[in-house]
This record gives sequence, structure tokens and C-alpha cells, in this order.
Amino acid sequence: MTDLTLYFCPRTRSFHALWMLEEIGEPYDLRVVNIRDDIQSEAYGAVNPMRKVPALEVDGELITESPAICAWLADRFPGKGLAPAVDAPGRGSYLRWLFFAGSAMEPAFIDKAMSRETPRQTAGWGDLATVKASLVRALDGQEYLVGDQFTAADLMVGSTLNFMMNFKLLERAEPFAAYVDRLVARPAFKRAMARETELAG
Ligand SMILES: N[C@@H](CCC(=O)N[C@@H](CS)C(=O)NCC(=O)O)C(=O)O
Repeated sequence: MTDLTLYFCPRTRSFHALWMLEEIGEPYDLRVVNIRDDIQSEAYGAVNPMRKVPALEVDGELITESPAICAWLADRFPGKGLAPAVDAPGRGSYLRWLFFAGSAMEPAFIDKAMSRETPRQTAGWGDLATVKASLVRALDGQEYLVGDQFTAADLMVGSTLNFMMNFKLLERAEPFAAYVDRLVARPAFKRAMARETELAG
């Protein structure tokens, strides 16, 4: 059996990985890390020198960065159907949107949070308006980003949209509202949310 340990702090981006673990449904351990102090310890520096959560320890190997954690889990447990197989149609689109969450959505929303404008030709993420327009186009006429299948790419993109809505950085409006509502209705999301709420105290 694979030994899975998630370094997690409630009410942070580490929720992406918690939700993914619940989708996978394999046993895992949680180590709660307080991002105000624990994260600065020497011990946590050895887990993630970036001093960020989440981190997933797999049989002693450490994986950081939420999209990488989700990609690894989806590929390690292919029977859960959370990623198209390497040689299946949709694999390219799946990877595209999975990476888009971290490389385009995140920095574009942080620009907004910081009330700053990075020139779009300089920024690898372009700008928030174009990021949103790209997602609107990707979701046009479909329930999920890759055909009719929920994948880890939806988890990362949807969880990021939900996070940004909760922080009032994104209006709860269509088409994103219906998409996020569909994702948060998943039993695995609800289990992860219940676990997080319990841990947040
Ligand atoms: N690129 C990372 C970002 C993770 C991240 O920003 N984590 C925040 C919590 S929301 C954190 O650990 N902050 C602690 C700190 O910077 O002191 C990922 O996608 O997993």
C-alpha cells in the first residue's frame, strides 16, 4: 500500500490536495501545519523549502505544488478516472487546464488582490480578463473542461475559482457559479470540507 501523508492547514490552498485525496478515496494521514509558525520551523523547511502548504509525502518522497500533487494522485490511481490516460483523447486538454490553474489563474487573481497591473506582454499569465474569457470559452456548452468527464483539472480550476469567490476576488456569476456549484456538490468535496471545518475548530 502507498503511504500518503498530507501537510495541510485549514482554510488555505492546501484544500485542493485534501479534496483530491477524498476523490481518490485511499487511506491517508494528515499533518496539520500552522502557517503562522510551524511553517517556519527547520523541520517544515525540510518538507517544503518554499515554506508553503500543501505538501504530499509519498513513501518518503515529497511532492509540493497543488497541481503536481493532483496530477500525481490521478496518475497513480488511474482506476478513479480523474485523468485521461496518457494515450487517450483529452489528455492534452487535461494537462493544459491543470497547469493553467497554477500558471495563469493564480497569478492573475493575485494581481487583482494586490491592485496591480503587470503588463500583459511581460506576464506569462496575460491578464485576468483574458484568463476569465479563456475559461468561459472552455466551458461553453460543456459541464467540465475535458468533454463530459470530471478530472483533476476541474478540481484545480474549480477549487481556485471557488477560493477566489470566497475571497471576493471573483463575482459569483455565470458561467462560473453553475460550474462551481456542480463541483462542490460532489461527495468528495463535502467530505473534505467537513474535515477542514472540524480541523479549523
Ligand atoms: N504554489 C503553491 C501555493 C501554496 C500556497 O500559497 N500556500 C499558502 C497557503 S494559501 C501558504 O502556505 N502560505 C504560508 C506562507 O507563505 O507563509 C501551490 O499551488 O500549492
